[in-house]
Amino acid sequence: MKIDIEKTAEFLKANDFFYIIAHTSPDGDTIGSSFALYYALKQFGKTSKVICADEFDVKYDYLFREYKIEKFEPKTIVTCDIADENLLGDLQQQYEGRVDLCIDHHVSNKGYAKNSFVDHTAAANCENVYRIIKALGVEISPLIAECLYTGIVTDTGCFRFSNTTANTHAIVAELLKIDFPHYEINRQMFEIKKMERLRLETMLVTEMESYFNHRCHLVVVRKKLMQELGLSDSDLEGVTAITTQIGSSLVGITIKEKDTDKYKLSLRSTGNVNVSEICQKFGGGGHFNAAGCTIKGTEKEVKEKIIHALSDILSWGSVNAE
Ligand SMILES: [Mn+2]
Repeated sequence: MKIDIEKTAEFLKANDFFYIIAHTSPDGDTIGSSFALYYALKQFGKTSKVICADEFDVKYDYLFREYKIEKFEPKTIVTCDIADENLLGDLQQQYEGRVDLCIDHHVSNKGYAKNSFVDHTAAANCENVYRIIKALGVEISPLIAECLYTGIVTDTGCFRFSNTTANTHAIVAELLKIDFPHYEINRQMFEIKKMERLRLETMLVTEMESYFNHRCHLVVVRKKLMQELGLSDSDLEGVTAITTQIGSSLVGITIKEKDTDKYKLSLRSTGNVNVSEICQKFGGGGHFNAAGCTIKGTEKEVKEKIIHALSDILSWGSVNAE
């Protein structure tokens, strides 16, 4: 059932003992919205806990400084920024069909929860959580502001992506009235990189493939290279950006080797190409300009499948790799 802001606030007031679930390969928005909700519920005298199938990267540590893990039996399951139950990862078996409230902003949201507050006009799920916190009447502490700001800047690429709206800026304008180190958050999110990550980017750029007369660029992140560089999945956040940095690029594809014959794809588009639709053909989804899916097969087969899926949209001119 779809519910509005007021009903969502009422639901949170009426319930307690929350498990708040963040999605696999957690990004700034799922972490930011989950923890903003956690701190808001705490101010409300509620007991809650944030859980995730994957670990949170240390670069988000500043958001956890007042987080205390408590042991309790969950009575209410909430998901933040999760469009599809398969993004629960290893928690899926346990919580599938059991989600009481979903707070999300993905167009592709599957409506799997008993109650859903989904506003896909929000650039980040943190915008939704901001509005919910306002509806709850909870005061926004500097730490809550940091959580929300982190989610908004990461999901909008620091206000550069097409999802950024007047409302995004209006919310951030409100947040900036609260004293918190936004410059440091931006440096942490967008400037600082490990040397090994920079090396990886260099190698990916060197081997980048170009299709459809340079309208599509593709990189493959192989396990072996990751191991050689000592990098883990959490070091890959934002790596997809390099696939759309060439001016002619309409679609960027990042193919990440998961297992033998299993690849996770991240698609980005710069204009009017709906990559969520493309990814849905392979059981994935996401946003109009940013989406993902998993495809089985050899690396060569996976490439062929995704390039084929894009050919209707991009194949004016040459279809071959250049
Ligand atoms: Mn998000």
